[in-house]
Amino acid sequence: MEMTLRWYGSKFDTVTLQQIRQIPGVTGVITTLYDTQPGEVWSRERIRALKDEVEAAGLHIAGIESVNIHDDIKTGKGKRDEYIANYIQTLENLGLEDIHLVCYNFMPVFDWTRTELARVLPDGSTALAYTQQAVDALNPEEMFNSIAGDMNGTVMPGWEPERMAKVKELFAMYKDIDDEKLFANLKYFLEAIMPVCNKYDIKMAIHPDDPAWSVFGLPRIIINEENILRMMKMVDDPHNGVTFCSGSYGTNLKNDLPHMIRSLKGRIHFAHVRNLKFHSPDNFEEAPHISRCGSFDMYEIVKALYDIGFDGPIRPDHGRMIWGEVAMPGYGLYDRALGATYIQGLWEAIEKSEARK
Ligand code: DNO
Repeated sequence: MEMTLRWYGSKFDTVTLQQIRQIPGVTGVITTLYDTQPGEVWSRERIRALKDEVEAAGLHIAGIESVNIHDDIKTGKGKRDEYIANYIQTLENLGLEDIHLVCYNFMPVFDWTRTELARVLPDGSTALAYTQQAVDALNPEEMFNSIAGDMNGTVMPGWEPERMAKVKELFAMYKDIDDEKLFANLKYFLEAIMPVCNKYDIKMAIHPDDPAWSVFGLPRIIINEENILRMMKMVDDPHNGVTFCSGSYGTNLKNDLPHMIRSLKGRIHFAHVRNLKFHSPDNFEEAPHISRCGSFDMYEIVKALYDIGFDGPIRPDHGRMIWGEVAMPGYGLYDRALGATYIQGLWEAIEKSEARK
């Protein structure tokens, strides 16, 4: 495994590459061209400039998160084929620049959903949190405004203001889309891109839907073991794989995370490792990474990744805001750096105890 950190680019991130370089053990970043729109072709020049910037700081690009998918592709409408052709061109350009991992999601309208961006924890830190009650009380169009005040002046992935301005239109597009149609549209997309992925050895790593159930009546399919296995079988190619995100699959307490990891052997290309603390099955917050601070056994999660021979990038996922930091909620420097060292500590302990057996 390689320890990495997500970085949004110098124009958008409060964290610098120089700071990331100083986190012990972190050698790569997971990044993106944050100002591109879904459907747009990423030029080789821009990809190369990003790569040069990262490499000049002594790091490398371990993968892209995300190349976002246009809603016409998810709904199978409008200019789907044109946008798929553009996506293929972007993948080709990434491949030519020697980038071999792409994280994406197939969530309708909203990317991840949280109802609070700054829930105050007993120690005075703040974390992202979710209650179903708050979602049920909201009209989807109010969702963005209800959390925008806590974004600390940043643009949050999946919650770009231009996108949120079109929420009504987006909901209308998905009116006749159910889980089966979404699966069929995902299959169509994956079948179209597999040749270019094979040509350049690009691993596609779908991110789970977060929370792992339907919100606002929208279809959500990447939510549990059964559905991911279905997705992998329907386009049975090792380049069609997953981002295993413990915090997203873990939103549903029915998901047995270590078991899921074992069943996905060979197809987990990227891992997001974080902990959640549940107050009830539909009221949780994003806890510090350490097991005893939350509801998950992080040792068992990392052990399962170790046992399946996972050798891709891991990133500590969302962190809390601590020590007075003002940053994109979930994406400050300090708590993620603590997470990165903790996960590496678990990994080292597992590796050494296995070697002594
Ligand atoms: C949230 C992230 C997601 C993820 C996308 C992948 O912070 O985990 O926004 O990057 O869903 O496309």
